[in-house]
Amino acid sequence: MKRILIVGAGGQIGSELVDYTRKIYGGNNVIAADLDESKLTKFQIDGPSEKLDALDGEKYHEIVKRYKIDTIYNLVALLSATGEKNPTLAWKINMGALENSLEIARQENCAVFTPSSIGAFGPNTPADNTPQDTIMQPTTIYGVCKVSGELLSNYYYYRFGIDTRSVRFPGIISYATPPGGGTTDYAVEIFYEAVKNKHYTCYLKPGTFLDMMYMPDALKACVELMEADPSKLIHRNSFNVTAMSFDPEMLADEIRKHIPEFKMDYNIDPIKQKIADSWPNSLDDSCARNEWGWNPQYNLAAMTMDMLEKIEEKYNKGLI
Ligand code: AKB
Repeated sequence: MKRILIVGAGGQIGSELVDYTRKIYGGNNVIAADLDESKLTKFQIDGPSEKLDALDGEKYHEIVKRYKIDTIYNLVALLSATGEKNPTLAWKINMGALENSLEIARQENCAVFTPSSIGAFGPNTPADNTPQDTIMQPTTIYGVCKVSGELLSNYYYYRFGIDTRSVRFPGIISYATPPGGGTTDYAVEIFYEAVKNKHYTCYLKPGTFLDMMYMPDALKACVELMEADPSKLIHRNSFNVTAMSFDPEMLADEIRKHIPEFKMDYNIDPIKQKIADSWPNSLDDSCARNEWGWNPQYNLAAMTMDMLEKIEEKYNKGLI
């Protein structure tokens, strides 16, 4: 049975990945770690958790040894919009956490999963059906960290034989834990506003197409890639993955199928718009499909229906 450490467990993906992996591998085999102790309480019912600053290499290493960890999910990152507010801090956190993860993995022979992002691409990348192997010249610090992270992770594989694997996530849509500081966050916020106020002011222009994915597919991607037969992997860091591509108008129209009175207007955030304009409209994820069987379950219609159902449930219980 795997012994898993999820670093950054309190974030949007981490908070659901802990439960998902505990159901597969058993509660005691999945250790949730986060800098913010208050985010760990919910993980303490069915397994171990540790307060950890991923930049503290000594403590990180001690935890990996103590729990006999063999697989690290390194989910620590400042997202794209927050990164632009403090590029030095973004580099320090995003690269520092990765560097520690890889070095500890090298010394303790662990596999490492680190998410990359559509943010690894830039304005010179072909925007439609973006190929797996193509120009990567991002113009955000977040993207610079992601490309550097992909290269460094591949280096650890080629140089030291460390089993590093990664996917380029699109915007992740979920109802359990909100994202924070991303450019794609509008696609989550819109659902809360649609349910609560029947109105949303969008910060990206109509016609801004971006890849997106519903959380159940994102969790499936993490585990399926880490379980994939290594002899089938031609790529490692990092695979294009997507489940849908839409612009704000398409998402609003889909929501209106369930809430006909929903209205959307626009107040463009120039920084987020510039970031979104530099990213692809739609990815080609055929390498992930061919090399490890990637096959997402949720399209725009299925995701919208489930999101509205879950958020209405939270609203009716007075949780939001
Ligand atoms: C962001 O918007 O920064 C993230 C991402 C696409 O990596 N959601």
